[in-house]
Amino acid sequence: MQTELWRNACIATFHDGEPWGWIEQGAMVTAGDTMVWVGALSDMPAHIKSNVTREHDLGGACVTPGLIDCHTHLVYAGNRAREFELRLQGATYEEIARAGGGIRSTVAASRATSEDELLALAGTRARALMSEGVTTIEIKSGYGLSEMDEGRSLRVARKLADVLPLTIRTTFLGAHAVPPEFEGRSDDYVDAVCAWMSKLHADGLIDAVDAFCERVGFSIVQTRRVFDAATALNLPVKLHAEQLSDQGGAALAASYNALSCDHLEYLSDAGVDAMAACGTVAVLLPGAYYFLRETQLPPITALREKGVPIALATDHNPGTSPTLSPLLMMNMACTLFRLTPEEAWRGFTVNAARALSLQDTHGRLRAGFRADFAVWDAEHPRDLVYRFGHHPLRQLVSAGRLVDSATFEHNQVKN
Ligand code: DI6
Ligand code: FE
Repeated sequence: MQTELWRNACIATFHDGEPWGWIEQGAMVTAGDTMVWVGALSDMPAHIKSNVTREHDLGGACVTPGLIDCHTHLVYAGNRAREFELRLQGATYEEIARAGGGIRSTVAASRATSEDELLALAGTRARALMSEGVTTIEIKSGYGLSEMDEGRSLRVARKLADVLPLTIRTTFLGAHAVPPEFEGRSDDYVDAVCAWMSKLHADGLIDAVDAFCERVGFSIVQTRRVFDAATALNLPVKLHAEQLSDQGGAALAASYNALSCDHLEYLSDAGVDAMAACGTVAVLLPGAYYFLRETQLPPITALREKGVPIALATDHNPGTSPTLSPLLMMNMACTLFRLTPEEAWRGFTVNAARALSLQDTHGRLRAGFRADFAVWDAEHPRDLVYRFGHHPLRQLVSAGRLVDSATFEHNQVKN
C-alpha cells in the first residue's frame, strides 16, 4: 500500500471551531483509501514523513473535502422539458401531478427503459456531479413504483459504485407517488410499499427510507406506516417534508429520529424545535425552490438559532430540479436563502455527511477519514461560491486515488 504526500495546498478541512478549518501551506498524507495526517507541512511529524513513498505537488491550489450530494433522484429515463413549458404558461406543479403528468410520466419512461440503459443514464449524471468535485452521492428510488422497478433502480444505484469511484448511499422512496395500477387506492399502495421494503432490504439494496409527505404525495398517517415498517427493519428514515405545504411531516420524522428532513420551505416553529431536539439535519434544496419559482423561504434564521445542522443538495430530478451543479446550488443557497459561503460549504460536506449517517468517515479532511478531496482553481472556497457557471475543478481524489479526468471531462448529459 502506498503512503502518499499531497503538499503545497491551502486546505479547508472543515474542522469545527475554526472558520473553514483553514490551513495555509498545508499537506495531507494518505495511505490507501484513508487520510492519515492533515496539517501545515512544517508541523508534519518525522515518523509520518518517513513512511511516504510518493509525493504530489498541488501547485498552491485550494483543497476541500470531496462534495457530498445527499439528496438526488439520479435513476430515471426521459425528461420533462414539455412540463416546464406548461408551467411557464401558468399550470402549477400540483395541477400537472393531479392530471397524471409529473412523477408518473417519468415512471412510465423509466419502466420502459432497460436496466443497462438506466445505468448508463445515471452514470452520465454521476460523472457530471464528479466534474464539480462530488465523491459521495445519495440516490433515491421512486421512479419505479413496483417491486420489480424499485428493485431495478436500487440495483442501478448500487452498481454505480462498482463502475465509478464513488461512495453511494441508497434510499428507498417507494412512497413517492401512487402509480396508475393503484389509482384511488393509496392505502393499499402503502401496504405494498411496506412489503416491498422488507424484500428489497433483504437483498441488501436499502440504506434508508424516505417518503413524499405532501398533499400530492402521502398523508401523515400513511407516512407513519412507512416509517413503522422501516423502523421494524432497523432502517433509518428521511422525509420530503413541508415542500409545498405544512403537513407537520418534519415533527413526525423527528419523532422517528430521522436522519434528515428535506425541502422545508413551509416548516413551522414546532417543526424546527422537533428537529433541533432530535439532531435531525435540515437539507435545503435551492434548485427546486428556484425551478418551481417558490416564494416561501425556508426558516433559515430559526434553524440557525436552534442549532439545526443545515445541509444542501442538488435534489437532481427531471421534474423540479434538473441540475447537476452543486456549486450553483451553493451560490443559490447564498443569494436566495442568505446562507454564508461557509455554511454553504459545510452544507455540501460535514452536514451532508451527517444526513447520510457518514459523519465519522466522510465530509472532513481529517486523519482516519476517507481520503476524498477536490483540488480547485481558486485561492479560497468562498471564490467558488461567489462565481457561477465556471468549471474550476483541477483534480479529484476519491478513496486516495486520483480520478482520471477522462471520467468526467467531455461528458454529455442529454436528458
Ligand atoms: N419532491 C421533489 O421535488 C421531487 N420529488 C419530490 O418528492 C420531484 C420529483 C418529480 O417531479 O419528478
Ligand atoms: Fe427530492
